[in-house]
Amino acid sequence: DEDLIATPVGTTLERYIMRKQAEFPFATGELSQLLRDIALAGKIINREVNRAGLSDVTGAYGRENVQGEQQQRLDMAAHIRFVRALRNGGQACAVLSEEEEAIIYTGNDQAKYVVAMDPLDGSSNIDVNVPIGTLFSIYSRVTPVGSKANETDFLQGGRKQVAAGYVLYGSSTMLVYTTGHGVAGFTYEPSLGEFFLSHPDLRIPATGTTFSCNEGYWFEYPAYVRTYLENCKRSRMNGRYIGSLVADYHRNLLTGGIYLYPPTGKNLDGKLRLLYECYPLAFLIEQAGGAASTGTEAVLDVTPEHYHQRCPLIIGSAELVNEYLVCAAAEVSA
Ligand code: P6P
Repeated sequence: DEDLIATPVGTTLERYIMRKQAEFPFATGELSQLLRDIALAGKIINREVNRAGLSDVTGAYGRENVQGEQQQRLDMAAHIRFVRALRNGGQACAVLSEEEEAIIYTGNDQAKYVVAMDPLDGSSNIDVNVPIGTLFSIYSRVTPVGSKANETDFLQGGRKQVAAGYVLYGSSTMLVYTTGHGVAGFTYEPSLGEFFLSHPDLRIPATGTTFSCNEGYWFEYPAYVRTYLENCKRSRMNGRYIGSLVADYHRNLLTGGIYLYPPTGKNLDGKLRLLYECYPLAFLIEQAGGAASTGTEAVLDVTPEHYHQRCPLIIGSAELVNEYLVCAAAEVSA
């Protein structure tokens, strides 16, 4: 058989998952199946996203989610699709979604995994055709198989994730994920309905020339954040901010750069959510050789207190994150 390690570019996701599973003799295939179920949900959502303007899925859903934001129809559709795919796949016993306050039981109490997800992040971007993304984070349950999952399964901490990734519905649709052995990127071929391995071993450059943040908060940022941003500008770095986390993140992962959602006057912990936005992206970035910090500690070391807690996110090339931390430390010691 072909060399199991050097998986050729162009391999399908299915063959890649089977090859990777073969490298772990004790693997039982449940995580593999869970990843397939997530990929399937991504394909279904991709179809809905790509025709959002045509079918009646844009515009407000008429309800507010736990964030107090108007729910866009498409992010509710994505939420429903994901929960259904995970329920039917049978590998997840419970799901935490940005769209629901409480965890959702799939009915598969014998399943070994729980999934925290943001079914469609940046859904306010849908109506204006800006790229959007799905984020997911997977844990092995700690409650007994057969029992009802509970918050101890979801609040294990970022370093207990067994897998994490995202689907980016952009100019092409990509699935990017890690199981703790590097980061792989797959590009979707809609005419075949398959994801193909296009980025076998994603590594973020140690530094970069892009910084991504919403400078509209300039006068709300702590002084050290402004100091850091002024340094970026003196270095003639590029400002690139799409306002869609997965799209900004993915660009910086490929080209090098830093994404910042620091504390603001409105949100002292930033706006992004720890369990299904910051943790999965932090797991991925560390696997890709980058860094993710709150400004005072590594994101993956943040102690989770509740499902929808917010967390400042400074993430990207290790050298750029470190330069930010130097500014933060200078202010604290001043
Ligand atoms: P702001 C979109 O609502 C989102 O959750 C992320 O996708 C994006 O990076 C961020 O919030 C944008 O927030 O405050 O800059 O509009």
